[in-house]
Amino acid sequence: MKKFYSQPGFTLSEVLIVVAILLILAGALVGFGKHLKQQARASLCECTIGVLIAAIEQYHDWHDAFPDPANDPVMSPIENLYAQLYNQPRSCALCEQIEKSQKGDIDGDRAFEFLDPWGKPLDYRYLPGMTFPVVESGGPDGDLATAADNISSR
Ligand SMILES: [Ca+2]
Ligand SMILES: [Ca+2]
Repeated sequence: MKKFYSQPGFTLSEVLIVVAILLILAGALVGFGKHLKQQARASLCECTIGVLIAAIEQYHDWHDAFPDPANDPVMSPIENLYAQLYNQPRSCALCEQIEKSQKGDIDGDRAFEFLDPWGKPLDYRYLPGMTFPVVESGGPDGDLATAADNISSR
């Protein structure tokens, strides 16, 4: 007569179910981590833009005019903003509070730009008739034309 012994341990299907559950949990954790990272970047971007607006106000108090986006026609508007804010001591002091990672010369023309946390230069606009200039990031997609994820001073 044959004897059947029940062996201690797990069946293959039990192990597969546990592995599947662990994979689902790991996927959820990775997704949550990405979400947190995007939120942290958005907060950093809002912070940088907030400091820039304060620096622009300081500049305006001193010069009775806003920084001109076309001050030096060779430079981009954000490079012009950078140069003008750093030329005024009080706005310069504020700009020094902006994280180093949010400043750089990504086009290599030796004129610095303020950057967003996704590594793209911020946009700076001030046209006649505007009551206050606008500083804007294209957001996670890096595209100013898609406004839904943009982060703006407006
Ligand atoms: Ca540059
Ligand atoms: Ca966008």
